[in-house]
Amino acid sequence: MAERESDAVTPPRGFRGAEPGWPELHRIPHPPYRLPLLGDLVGADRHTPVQDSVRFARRLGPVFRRKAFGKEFVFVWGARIAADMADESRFAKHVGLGIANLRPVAGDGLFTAYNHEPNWQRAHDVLAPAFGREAMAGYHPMMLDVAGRLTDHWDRELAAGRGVDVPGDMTRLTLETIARTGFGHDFGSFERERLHPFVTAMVGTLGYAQRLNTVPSPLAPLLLRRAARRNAADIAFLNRTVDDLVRARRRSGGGDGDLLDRMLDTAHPLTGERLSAENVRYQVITFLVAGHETTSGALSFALHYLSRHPDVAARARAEVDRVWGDTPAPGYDQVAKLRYVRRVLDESLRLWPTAPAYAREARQDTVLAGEHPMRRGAWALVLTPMLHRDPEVWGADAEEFDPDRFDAGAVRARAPHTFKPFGTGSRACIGRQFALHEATLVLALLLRRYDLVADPDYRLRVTERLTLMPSGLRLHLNRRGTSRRTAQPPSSGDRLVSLPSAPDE
Ligand code: MNH
Repeated sequence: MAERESDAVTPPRGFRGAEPGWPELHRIPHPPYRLPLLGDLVGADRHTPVQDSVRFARRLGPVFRRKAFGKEFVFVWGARIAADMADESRFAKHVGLGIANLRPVAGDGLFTAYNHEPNWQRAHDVLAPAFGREAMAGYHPMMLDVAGRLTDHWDRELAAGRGVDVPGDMTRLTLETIARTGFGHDFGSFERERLHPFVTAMVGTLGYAQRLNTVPSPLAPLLLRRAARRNAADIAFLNRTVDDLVRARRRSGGGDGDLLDRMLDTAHPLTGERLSAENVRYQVITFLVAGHETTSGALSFALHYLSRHPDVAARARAEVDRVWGDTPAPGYDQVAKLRYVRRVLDESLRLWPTAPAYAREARQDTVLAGEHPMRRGAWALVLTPMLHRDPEVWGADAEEFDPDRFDAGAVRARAPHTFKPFGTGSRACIGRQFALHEATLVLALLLRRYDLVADPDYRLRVTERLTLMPSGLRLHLNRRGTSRRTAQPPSSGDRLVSLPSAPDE
């Protein structure tokens, strides 16, 4: 049966594995060297559950299971099976594992709500118009403005002869963007040396939610006592930040119709109900977290690939020059016209979908892909990085970065449900258009302004905290137009001397 835990304040007690509900579990392969009690620990590192699963997937095939500390999980990634799981009449989102561990932070907010909780539909209907075309066009100037703060910062780094901290700066950018467009708030991220304490607290709670899966649940309170205390403090800080923000808005009597205004004032179109104060708090936290962490990763991976594929960068830049000319402020409609830049982003999300898995549960007794019986409530994780590398869909060169996989003809020729970075069905990402607009806009602005120079010694390493993020990624910049492209990237470190920057357009 599905977990039915609706008390948001009770700390999660850890989760039963997949055994109940999979009558033929024994036929699903698992890694060798399984230990009694401990499970599959060989080849498993608690810091990299997703990348470990990807390695196991390659050896074990399109459906496999892993067991740790008595909990067993079924993973699927074969395209045919993942497509079957996308059938909304037989499967639904499962709130389990890392997501259920976030219940104390985000309660019945949109992302963490159980399907049966009334606040899901209520909040979905109230908030969906905030992601429609008209609303998006309203966010565009604010996105442009925040992007300007990023390029100001990068101009300063460049003038000082320094490289840039890509994941750090993309996190600053995306946090400021969602805070500004959603809540009329300014965290001052670009004016700070270190990340805003809100980010530190958020990363803390995400990391803790991931860690809770890696210890035997009865022992969690003991083993994680210090971490649990830290986590409680992090949650308290998130709540305080959000409560201040809401109080300030109530005092000022309304913003410009942003997300927060909707949360506070909009009645449900049919029932007339409003979101409760507690639910608003959960939604604000949900949107501040879900609204920036994954987009920041997506931008960071894309910048990494652009720096490693000068041919791709040149093509993308030529498109930006052609579509935008040198208008300092491209309009809303000029972003969707950047088809190739968008393909670069899609291809980055294919290789590194920054929300790397989603869970699906059977709505009734059923047989998955005609092969695996599942009882009602049985669930499995769709391992997106492997679905996106299935050679039967993506070919023998699935590991290579090639944005042309997303040209219109290639997309039409592919089976449906093979590219799922935003999840599937009615619980798929509500912020998809928001993320794609923001990321395409920013990539284009950066390509137009800078040459991105990779450190040849850098090897992509990926850190996991429920989401994926390249770690230690720094790039060097040359201001375009003033510098001949460096034929050879600098050998290493911060030694690149920047050329004087051009006067502004
Ligand atoms: Mn987002 C759900 C990926 C950007 C707000 N998001 C999901 C899911 C995935 C996902 C996958 C489904 C998870 C599941 O099935 O359990 N989201 C992304 C990625 C990006 C992203 C890869 C950026 C790239 N998400 C955003 C942005 C926002 C946002 C930006 C907000 C502005 N996402 C959400 C919310 C949900 C969600 C809210 C939950 C929707 C629901 O269940 O109704």
